Amino acid sequence: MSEPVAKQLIADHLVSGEPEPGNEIAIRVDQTLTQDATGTLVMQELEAIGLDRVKTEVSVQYVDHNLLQADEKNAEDHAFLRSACRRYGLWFSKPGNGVSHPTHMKHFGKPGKTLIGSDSHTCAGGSLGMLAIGVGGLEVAMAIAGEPLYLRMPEIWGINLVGELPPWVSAKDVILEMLRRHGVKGGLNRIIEYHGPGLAGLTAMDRHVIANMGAELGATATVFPADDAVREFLQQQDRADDFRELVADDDAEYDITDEIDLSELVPLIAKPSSPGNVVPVSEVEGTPVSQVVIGSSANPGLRDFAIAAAMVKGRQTVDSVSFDINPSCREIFADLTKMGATFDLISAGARIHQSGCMGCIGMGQAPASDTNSLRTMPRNFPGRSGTREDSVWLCSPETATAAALTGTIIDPRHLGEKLSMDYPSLQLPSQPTIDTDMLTAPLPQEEAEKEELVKGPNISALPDFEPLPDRIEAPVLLKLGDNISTDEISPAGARALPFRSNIPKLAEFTFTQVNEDYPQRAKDLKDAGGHIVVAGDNYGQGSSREHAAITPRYLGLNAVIAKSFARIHWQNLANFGILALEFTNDEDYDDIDEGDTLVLEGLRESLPGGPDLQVHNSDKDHSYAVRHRLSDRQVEAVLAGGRIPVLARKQDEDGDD
Ligand code: MIC
Repeated sequence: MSEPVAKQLIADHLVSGEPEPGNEIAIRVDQTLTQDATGTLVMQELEAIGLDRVKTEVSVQYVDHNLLQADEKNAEDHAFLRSACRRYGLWFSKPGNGVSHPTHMKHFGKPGKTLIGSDSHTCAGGSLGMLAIGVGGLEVAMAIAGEPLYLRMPEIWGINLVGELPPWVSAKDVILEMLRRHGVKGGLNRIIEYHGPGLAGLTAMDRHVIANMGAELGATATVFPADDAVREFLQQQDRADDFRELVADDDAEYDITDEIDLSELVPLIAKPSSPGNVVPVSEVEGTPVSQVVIGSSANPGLRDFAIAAAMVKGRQTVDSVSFDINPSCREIFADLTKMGATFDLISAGARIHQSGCMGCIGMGQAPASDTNSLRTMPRNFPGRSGTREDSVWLCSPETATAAALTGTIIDPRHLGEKLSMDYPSLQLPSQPTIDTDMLTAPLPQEEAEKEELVKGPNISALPDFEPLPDRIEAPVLLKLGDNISTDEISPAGARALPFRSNIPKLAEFTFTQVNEDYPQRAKDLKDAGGHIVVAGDNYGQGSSREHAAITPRYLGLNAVIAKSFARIHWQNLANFGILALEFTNDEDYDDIDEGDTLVLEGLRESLPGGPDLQVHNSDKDHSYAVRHRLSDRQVEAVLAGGRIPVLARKQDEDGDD
């Protein structure tokens, strides 16, 4: 009997730890991926670490997020990233080449390898039989410098797929079904592994669609086997030699099991404003729509655009709907063009944008307030689109295109009746375009050593953080509910994103989505001992942006006390010296009010001593039991004020030897 694929991947890369659920393990990292919105900090971290040259097999820097250039900032970040790639030996993917995830899959993804990326959707790489994990930027910087990745060993969740998808239902509906069943916390501390006979009908790109949004379930990773579909994908990419079969036997044992009969799935849609609000499309039919956006890393394949083009061919989208197409990468855009599909889309009224993330992270395409926008994207957290009062729905390209043609949400299976349309059968080119001209290979070491980093005025230095005080006495500046996303902590959007390389400026946007006064109030408290945030379950869900830890820390946040935390954000908090504590009794959350002063004492002794601590509420004169889940390594970092001071100290000690 073979182990699940995920366990085989972990065993092959294990550096330390016992791979039992809940234990901290360390794994070797073969590949890394960074994108511009998080990569600028990663490059600054490499500089702070004093790296000479990358130690991984492959590290690639993509420029796909900050593509609108309303002023000089984004272009200056692009130039900085290019110079850092030249200096440290990374591949550089030029702006316009495409979204990191599908581009990486096409050119670098390899079965059996580990990949980590400073983007939560890095998990999409699991479509090729890789262990691909989204993490904070500092984890990526450390991996580029040759360090292993530390993580808590997750449980392996086997999903047996049976049957075949019916017409008008596609890969997006599979992952929406997972979200419908299990919600945005359902995958916490789990790796999702798909297996079973239903896999035969899913191409590698279909699997990418499913693996990508494993992030929305909170899962550590999603893994598919490397089977014939993967072999075919790599052959088409002219990389047949990179194939290595990696499968589990039918009787492989999973920690948790579930089954999806693909033939029973119906078109699904996530209502505003959580990827977990999933209902059948038929339940919300007739809702008026003002915008439809097709593309992003969550539906990046040629077929996802080609199906939209085939549906609108010879027809007009309605005049009340903006029909936006974001090609996921240049090669797919080229194939669409060669097929004539670009013409069909333009003729039907499509607005074609450059290859990249665009509206997915609110980089343009902000909808009008209180109007419905249907997107094939992974996330619809409040305000992420760039519009505060937004109303974003997530669905398949079929459901999105149906709305562009009718002006309302409609189950695409009803298009036969409404527009006499049958489910189009697609003729995709057997040989996709392969063009690596916008991917620049690393410079040889002798040349790299001579390169200088190009830093425009928008690239600030990383802030220095003080060690954690032994006693925290500070007010609760915010009391938040469940599932607070990092979009609510450090917003995306075209206004904030250009400051991702400038922490003092970005800090001005912190939590403004939930409370506009937060930055100023936090600054007022900074010298008087800082502040604390209290939250419900799954605090920090969503993106990997470590900015959501760094900017509140910069403004004086010492500790977050929550019912539970999302994985990546929890790790980012530890990396930047913020104490993450969980209530032992969830009812204590109800006892705390915004403005209450909380006191934590003797931290330098109690944190290394064990997981249990006491918090005293001096306004109510009540004490609460809380616990941390930090490993000894993380306790050291939190006490030191973050992982960078620990590294700096170690470097000094090494230098003294
Ligand atoms: C996202 O989908 O939220 C992003 C944009 O890709 C982020 C990265 C970021 O915040 O820059 C992610 O998921 O990590």
